Amino acid sequence: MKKRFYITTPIYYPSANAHIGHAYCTTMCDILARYKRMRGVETYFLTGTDEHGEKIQKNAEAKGVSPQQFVDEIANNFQNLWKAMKISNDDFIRTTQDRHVKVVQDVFSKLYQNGDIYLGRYEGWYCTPCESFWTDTQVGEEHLCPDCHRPVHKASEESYFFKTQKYLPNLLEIMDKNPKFILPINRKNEMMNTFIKPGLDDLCVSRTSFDWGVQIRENPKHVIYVWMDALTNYISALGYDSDNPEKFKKFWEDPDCEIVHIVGADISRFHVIYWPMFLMGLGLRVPDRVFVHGLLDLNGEKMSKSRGNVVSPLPLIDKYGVDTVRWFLAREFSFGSDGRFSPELFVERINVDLANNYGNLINRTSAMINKYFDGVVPELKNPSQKEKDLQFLTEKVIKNYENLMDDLKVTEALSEATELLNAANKYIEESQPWVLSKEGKIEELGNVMAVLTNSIIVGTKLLSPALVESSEKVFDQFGLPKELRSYESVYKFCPYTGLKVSKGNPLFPRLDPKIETEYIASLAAK
Ligand code: ME8
Repeated sequence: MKKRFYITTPIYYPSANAHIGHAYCTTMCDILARYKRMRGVETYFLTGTDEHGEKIQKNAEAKGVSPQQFVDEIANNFQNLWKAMKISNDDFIRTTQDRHVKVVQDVFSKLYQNGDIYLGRYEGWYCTPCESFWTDTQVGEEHLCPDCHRPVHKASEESYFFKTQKYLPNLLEIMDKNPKFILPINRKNEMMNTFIKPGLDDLCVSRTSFDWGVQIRENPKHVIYVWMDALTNYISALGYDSDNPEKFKKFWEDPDCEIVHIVGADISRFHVIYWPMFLMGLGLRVPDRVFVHGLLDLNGEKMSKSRGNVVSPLPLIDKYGVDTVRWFLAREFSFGSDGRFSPELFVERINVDLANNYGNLINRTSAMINKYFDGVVPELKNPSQKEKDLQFLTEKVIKNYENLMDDLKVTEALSEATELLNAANKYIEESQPWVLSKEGKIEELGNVMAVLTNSIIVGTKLLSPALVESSEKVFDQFGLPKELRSYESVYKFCPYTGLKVSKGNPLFPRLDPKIETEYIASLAAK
């Protein structure tokens, strides 16, 4: 594991408020960032908003406000949502900030002076919602955007172009030598077959038909293409090309920092093809991994702001608590594959994993420790095979969990951690503590309580990057002192003798499927 970790979300368009899809990506990044910090890795987690471009300018005009006023309000809403979701980002970059604008202009100038950029004329198609250029073949006879399937419009304007062929051999070599550069690995074939093999055109990197963007210093009637502007955020936020490049040195230049971009499948080509090429032109290192996550739909329909069928995470958080929403997002959809949001799936996931499995284990264990041992965790003495088996399983789960998380397999890692909780619930059924109590087998009964406490605390630590509020509550309920809250203590078995456990209130009450699915469906309909 490298000493440092730099993780980024896409910077979202503040063209409308965030929906559950944005919350999904940001939550997954947050879980990885929290996991790395928990493991003692120096971590920097960046998110932000991508505020320029034709789409924003048009939306602002339609609302009758200036583009800056328009983005200020929505960028603020994004930041409030991340607070409500307990997102632990270290910075929030906005592309209209001076610290960013200057860097974008410098980047353009450097690439221009290098001979990587030349002036020409763009004749082709443009999709404003995706801010993407397309060729005749790509838009087909119906002139629809291959990504979002909305109509494209013809663009014909003087433009600057970036020479992609210059860096293509280098990019192909990186993709070849580093099989984990694009993850999951099947995404690499998609990139090769859809974009690279058919022939990569030079990329148009400026626009003249509107002005809401970063001006090119050398030719101010042009604004820099919003994707070149946006991608630069990953280095401008670290202080690249500024008077204070400390963070850039630590989190980009230092080879002992792992750089990971997490992006949705809709925007992978910008991150996998053009961004590394810009970096090569600047003489900078390319990211270690670009992880492409799947897109969520709503009851089988593509979620989109313009269709108005989006779910906002806020009312869900208000009603069910932040951890249930984080858990659902992290656990329901395998990270890397597409997924479906539906009210039924939400309720079922919370009931099965949090109410029945995790919550129930905590309730039963804390009640039994109180009933049989006055709330004090007993010592593990002369463990039987059953306890040894659970110890072996705990060690295996921890190891698998760490490997999966380090491989960015967040869903699988969390699922692995729940194996420990399943096993603990099963262990209660098998060891029948109520019978041990009746038969006066106090030492055996004590062992069961000690091992259950260990399973709950270890399980809670492994889940804590996702369950940020409830994990603290569980540690409080089990009277965990500060020194035992560190991650390192998961490697010891049953070091919790003598802790005072309170009965506590159920952390995750069971949701009534009928009532709650109707409520959530009404939110989506709104
Ligand atoms: O593309 N399911 O911004 P954007 C899952 N500004 N994730 C989703 C989603 C869905 N239905 N909808 C959106 C942009 N996302 C650019 C990025 S980066 C230098 C510039 C998430 O507001 C997903 O991560 O359209 C997707 O890639 C991103 O939001 C796109 O956000």
